[in-house]
Amino acid sequence: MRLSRYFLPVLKENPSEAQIVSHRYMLRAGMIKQSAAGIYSWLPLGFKVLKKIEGIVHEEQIRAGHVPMLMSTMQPADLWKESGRYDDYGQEMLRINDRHDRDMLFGPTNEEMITDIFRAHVSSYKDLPLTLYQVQWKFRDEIRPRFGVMRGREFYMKDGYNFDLSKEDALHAYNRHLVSYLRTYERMGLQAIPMRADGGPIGGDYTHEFLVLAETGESEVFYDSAVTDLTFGDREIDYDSVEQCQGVLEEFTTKYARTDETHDEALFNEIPEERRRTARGIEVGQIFYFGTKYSEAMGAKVQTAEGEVPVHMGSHGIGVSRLLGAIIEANHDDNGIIWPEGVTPFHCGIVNLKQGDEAADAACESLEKALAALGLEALYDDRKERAGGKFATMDLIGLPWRITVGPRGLKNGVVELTSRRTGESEELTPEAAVAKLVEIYAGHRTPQGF
Ligand code: 5CA
Repeated sequence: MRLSRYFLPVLKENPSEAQIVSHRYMLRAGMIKQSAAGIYSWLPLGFKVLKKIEGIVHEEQIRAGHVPMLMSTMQPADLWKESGRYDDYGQEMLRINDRHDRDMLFGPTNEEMITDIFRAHVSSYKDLPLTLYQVQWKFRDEIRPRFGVMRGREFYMKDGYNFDLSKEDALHAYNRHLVSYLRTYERMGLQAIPMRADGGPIGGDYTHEFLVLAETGESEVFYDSAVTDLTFGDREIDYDSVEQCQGVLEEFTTKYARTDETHDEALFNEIPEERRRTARGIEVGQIFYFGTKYSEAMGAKVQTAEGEVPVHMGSHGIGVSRLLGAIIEANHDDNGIIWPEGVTPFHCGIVNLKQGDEAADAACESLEKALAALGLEALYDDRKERAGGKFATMDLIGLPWRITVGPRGLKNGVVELTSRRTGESEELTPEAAVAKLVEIYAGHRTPQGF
């Protein structure tokens, strides 16, 4: 992509409304534009990262055996009256009347709607187990939307729902989600720690939140520092294996890690003092097992040899749009964002030091083409600007790798490949630079972006 043909409205000044670094950089890098409090349009660069994150979420859900679908954003109030949550949900629910004066709402979550779909089409235990999920916009009329996409009113969420015959099976689904979430966050370059949490309005005693440690996080967390040594890595796992999934859950949840809602000072004090940590975290996901709460209220039952029984359910969410903020909070410096390779909007930037120089222009164009042929997307800064301005833009938007092309280097047959994270540069032939990028990204295959 040529920058001159792209839409990247970067801001020179720090926007005064942004209190935290991720919000500031998302506005400055031209990723989002606020339409109303807590509601944003996603400009091309922000949209590109959003779709990469969504792509990773889909890949890992499908790998775990979960089935993608898409439900409507608008829901009839009647469903929520059946479950009893219509009044409970309070002012966070955006209620709308249609032209026939029917009560509607913009979905804040989808337990009722998915239960309605399930009961309409599934009646036999033979159709279980089943996990359906979607990635869809939600609306919660938060009293204090803030920090940009971190606490929005309109936000993008992956929400998944499992239907099982027994509590035992449903807990396997719970564990499967925990494993798939660990993989998902690690692919995004994040460490998200599962912490014992509180059920809140979704309900249920079994629930874990996934927290990314960050000073600007909204949650206070307490943990044994040994949990930060755990990584899932690239181990293979059989998602159908109850033992394997249970083993991972135990490995990642036995050590003390809790949010302030479930914190237990006495238990915490049993951890050796040098390992006790109090910090702040960003909640990027939550999993719940809530048994038959919705299936009983709404009559979602299956026929078994012993008669009709309500199904055991759980729901599982990932804050897809919030993740952009969380990733930036965990990956930035004073000059801008530093995208992890797994989610970067473009795989590398190309900076032409002398636009209009025949050899430099040709070298940049052929680099872009060579990378594209290998499935790597470059953002080529072809503007007639001074080099300093081009570097500043590249640093701000955070592409992890930059190729700098100038007439002087080309005379010696080389370009410069620079790491955004370390600032280290290397002179290489254009072919070697391309080969190196291919090697770097071999371990970070993300779905093609838009
Ligand atoms: N139905 C369940 C799971 S599918 C559910 O709604 N869970 S939740 O309330 O915990 O939301 C799931 C995730 O969405 C949260 O962990 C958080 O990362 C994200 N999220 C929640 N509220 C907001 C918000 N106002 N802005 C941005 N992201 C949010």
